Amino acid sequence: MKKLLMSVLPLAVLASCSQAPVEEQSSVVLADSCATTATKALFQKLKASSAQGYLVGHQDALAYGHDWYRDGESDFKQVCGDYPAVFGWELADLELGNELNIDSIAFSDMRRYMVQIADMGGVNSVSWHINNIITGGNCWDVTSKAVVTSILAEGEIHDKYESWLGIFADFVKSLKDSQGNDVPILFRPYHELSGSWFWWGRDLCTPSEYKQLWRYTFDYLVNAKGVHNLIYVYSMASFTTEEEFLERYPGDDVVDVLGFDSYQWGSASAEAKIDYIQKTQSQVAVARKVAADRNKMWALTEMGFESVPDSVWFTTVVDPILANQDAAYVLFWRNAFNKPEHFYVPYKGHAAAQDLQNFVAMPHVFTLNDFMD
Ligand code: BMA
Repeated sequence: MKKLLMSVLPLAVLASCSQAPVEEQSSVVLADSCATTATKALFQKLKASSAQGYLVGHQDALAYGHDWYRDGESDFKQVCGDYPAVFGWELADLELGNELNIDSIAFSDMRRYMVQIADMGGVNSVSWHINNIITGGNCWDVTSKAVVTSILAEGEIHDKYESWLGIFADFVKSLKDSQGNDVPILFRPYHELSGSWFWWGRDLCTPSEYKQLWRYTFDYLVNAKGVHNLIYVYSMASFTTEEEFLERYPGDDVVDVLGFDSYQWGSASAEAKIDYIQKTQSQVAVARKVAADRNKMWALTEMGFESVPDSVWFTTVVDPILANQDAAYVLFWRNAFNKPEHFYVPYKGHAAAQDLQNFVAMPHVFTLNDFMD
């Protein structure tokens, strides 16, 4: 286990929004100025750890893995001997009142896992592939270009969308650790906005509408619903320039972490590998600069190479991209239990398992034991 050097939190950080004078709160500035003590403390801790290395995350670890569906296990842990430090969760279908999310996890189980993770000292990240409120299709239904416009306008759609946000608010407010504290969450709404495959994507709304959608969501959750355990994560898909990265950025006052999702696709040839590394390194340079200019953190909010066809992918692609770049974390996507090719972390016996072990053994790569108190 690596020892992270954590500075002791200044007392002011531990005071709540209403108790602490403004100047005493200045060491941790979150978009939500009334963020809970635990939320501020997590942010502060991530900031400190990002100067020393980056956390490793895995989507849906604890719920299922490649070829199995059992409670509390993890492919990542079976290979590495430790849990990831960040656990990603997906809320799609919560808004419909369903018992299960889009990937067959019961929300009651997800709640239990998230609390368990907080109790263990890990980090929860949440994405939300929100259904299409106009067509009744899923988030990938881009047949109507009017979804964002309709949500923002007064009317039936707006009111219904507000009820969906209310369901989300109730869910995240219900997350309390064993001490009764709110479980802090990295919340990553309206992600991959530079692509056009979700109803909030680039060709489906204008930059101004996207910003309004984000700002309205933030305002509704914070001010109308009193949700104060969220760290807001702005998460692009592909981009090349800083201008592109910022074209739809909703503002420093409503974002805490900036980042992007990045996948290697197709060939695992040496040439394809070099191309992917170079392209991603130039994106990292942009995200890192934009975050540093704003005194924010940055992260690789999703990453992977489906089926991990390169047996040394973690040590020869992921780490060269992320080492010494002040990233807060990287989140590898899920190992589906019912789609044999759809996995992003090697399972026990997979050709890349040894490489994942070598990767997490690096002194600047942090799993749960490295991050917990
Ligand atoms: C996608 C795929 C889907 C999944 C969705 C939401 O990238 O993994 O199978 O339903 O994410 O988790």
